[in-house]
Parts: sequence; C-alpha cells; structure tokens
Amino acid sequence: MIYKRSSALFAEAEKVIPGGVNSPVRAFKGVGGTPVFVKEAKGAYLYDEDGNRLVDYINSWGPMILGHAFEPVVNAVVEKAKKGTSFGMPTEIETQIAELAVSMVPNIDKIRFVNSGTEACMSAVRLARGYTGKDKIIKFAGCYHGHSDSFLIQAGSGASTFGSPNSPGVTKGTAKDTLLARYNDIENVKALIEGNKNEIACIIIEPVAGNMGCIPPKSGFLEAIRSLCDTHNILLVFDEVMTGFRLAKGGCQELFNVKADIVCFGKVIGGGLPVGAFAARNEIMNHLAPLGPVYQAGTLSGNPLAMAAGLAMLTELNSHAEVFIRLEEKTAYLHEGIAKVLNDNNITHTINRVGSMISVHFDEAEVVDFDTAAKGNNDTFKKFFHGMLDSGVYIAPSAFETWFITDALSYEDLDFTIAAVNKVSKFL
Ligand code: KE4
Repeated sequence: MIYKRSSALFAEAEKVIPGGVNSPVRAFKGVGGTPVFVKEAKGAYLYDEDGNRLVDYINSWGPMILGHAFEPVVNAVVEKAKKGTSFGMPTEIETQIAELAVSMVPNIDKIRFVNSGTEACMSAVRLARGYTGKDKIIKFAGCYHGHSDSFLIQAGSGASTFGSPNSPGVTKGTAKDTLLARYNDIENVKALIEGNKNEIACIIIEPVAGNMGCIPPKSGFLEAIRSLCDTHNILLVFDEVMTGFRLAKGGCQELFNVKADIVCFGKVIGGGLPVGAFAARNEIMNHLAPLGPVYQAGTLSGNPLAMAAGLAMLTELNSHAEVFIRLEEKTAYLHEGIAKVLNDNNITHTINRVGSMISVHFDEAEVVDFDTAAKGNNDTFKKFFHGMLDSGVYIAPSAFETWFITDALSYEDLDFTIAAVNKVSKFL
C-alpha cells in the first residue's frame, strides 16, 4: 500500500498540532510508522488520502456500530443543521433522546448530556463524591475513563501505550484520592476498602474492559463488587462509554444483570458526534445543579446537532435490537476464523471477546488484567498491525485497544480479514 499523501499530510500536521494528532493513540506510537489520513468513509470501509480502501475495525473507537455515514444519522444531522447548530437554550430533542435512553437502560431515571466520555466519567465521580461526602475512588489498573486528572493513574488505552502510568501534571493531592485495584481480583478490592474505611465514594469500572485489549469480567466479579458497594455504602459507577448501547440495548447492566448506581456513556450514544452522558436514579441525579449542589455544566452540552445524531442512532438500535445478535454472530465468526489461521500457522496467541468487542494478544497466557495484557509480544503485534494495514485491514494501532465490529461488515469482509490474517501470520 502507498501512504505518500498521508505522510505528506502528517508532516504538515506536525508543524501545527502536537504530534500531528488531536488524540495521541492516532499517532501510531504504539506500532511505529506514520498515521494514515482518512479522506472519507462509508459503511465498513475507510478510504484514505492515497486512495486505499481499508476494512475498518476501529469505527472511530466504537461509535460507528452501524457503519460510517449511516443514512438516518447523516440525514438527521443535515436537516437539524439547517435550523441552527447550537443555542445554549433547552430544546425538545434533548428530552426526546433522554427519554429514549432512560427507556433503554435499566436503573436510571435521569441522564445529563455532556460532550465526551471523559466529561461523563469526570462528572460521575464528582457526583459520587458530592452525594456520598467521601473523597476517594477506586479504579482498576488498565481501565481508561478519559483524561481527567483523577483517572490518569495507570490508565489504559493511549496512556498505557505511552507507558506513562502517572501522567505529569496530575498533582500528588489528586493522585492520593485514587486507589488502584487489579481487574478481576476481588480480594484486592476488598483489601483497598478495608484499608480506607468510610473514605471511598465510588468504585469506577469498565464492566467489560476495552482499554487493555478486551477483558471480560470473571464470573461473579461484578456481582462481588456490587455486594461490597452495598455493604460499605460505596457507589458503583459503570463506565459504559465503550459497552453502552453496544453489548446490549441496556448495556452491561442488562448483559450481566448487575445494577450500577451511576452509568457513563459516550461513543455510540452520539452516533459519531461529540456526546457523552451520565445517568442514575433520581435520588442521585437530583444532587446535580441546578437542582442540587454538585456543579457541572457545558456550553455545547445537548447541542441540537449532536442530539440529532444520537437520537437517530439510538432510535435505530432500539427498534432493531436484532442488530446486537447479528453483531455477536459476526464477531464470533471472525474470532473463530482468526483463531484457526493463527493456530494453523503456529502463532502463539489468545483472543478475548465479548459481543462485538474483540482483541488479539500475542501471548499464550490468559489475559485477565493489565499485567497479563502487558505481557503480550509487542514486536509481533507491530508486525501484525502493519501487515494487516498493508493487506487493506485497519485494526487498532495499539495492543492496548479493542477492535469494534460494525454491523456494516459483510461475511465477505470478514473472510477478507481472516485471509489477511492468514497471509500476515506467515511473516510473524
Ligand atoms: P472520550 O473522552 O475519549 O470521548 O472518552 C474517554 C473514555 C472513557 N471511558 C472509556 C471506557 C473509553 O474507552 C474512553 C475513550 N476510549 C478511547 C479508546 N480506547 C478513545 C480513543 C482516543 O483516546 O483517541
């Protein structure tokens, strides 16, 4: 594949944007080489600036669950834009998408829209602290909840790629209130609670981790955390920025039948426009300004364009819940196909999958937490990434990420991908 124009565009971008990108993981630091610049996208395909067609397994890191430039979303945004893009005043469409989201997701009465997953998680933690009157939080090593200070303590995703567990700029004062637990290790969570009695406002978790590759919760893990939260008066925050409206209509609360106290959303809920949200039952959400004392705000929060995209997306998913079954079937087919060709080529690997989230790890050990995810052979991953890219398949440019399956993928696309893995495997 030729990346001449992407390389030229990257050189220009680097002069005026730090690292040439507006989000670090896009810079290919985890895999080397220069990033591919995309010109446009439709359905399951990206078309880069050099005219290459790429089968897309990132889908903007999750939002494009129904494919790029999905007609109902595009049409909704175009029509809404003609009537004004933002007012800073309440609009009916905010209520419409809020009512729909509340009807789709269990255990929430109210939802507040913001502009990113980071904002959603940051606000959820502030709300938990304000509601409980306690300062500390527990997060899990390798989980990523956005780039708010409280979370950049051994975060996943790009922060892991950079191997910078604690980002400079995060004060010691902030870091001391974030306790770090090991994913899938309930004894470790218990020990942290015992050691910080009556000081913990919430436990925030990715119910299916997606920022150290895809890591499912071990059987009973989420239920055990729920029980500890009930015993110790701690709020359970499900960060469903990735899993919300992807793994089930009602997200992981529905999938695992575990009740969260606050749920955070992003990605799919915005249909590709900047939308985050956090939601809870009335007794918690009524602590939020202007009703209650916990402050949170945003100029563009609930703006009509983003709401139009999100409403069109959620409406589609709500009225065609069979999409979730198709996504599961397509991802299982891909999983089986990739596993077969990697085994046929004697490539040491393990594959984690939940619903339409999947990740390939080049290590034989089971990947259950950040430490085991970090054991993957990154040199092999880099060769794999570039081999797949040169074969016309775009996967996550980091071993600490998840592939996101879109319903726009056909079985021909999946076979094309499996054949690419087979070809690439011979050079790993
Ligand atoms: P944003 O602020 O990037 O919209 O959302 C932060 C966030 C919160 N919670 C979870 C579980 C997330 O996965 C994310 C963001 N995901 C990364 C991909 N691993 C975004 C990609 C990027 O940083 O460019």
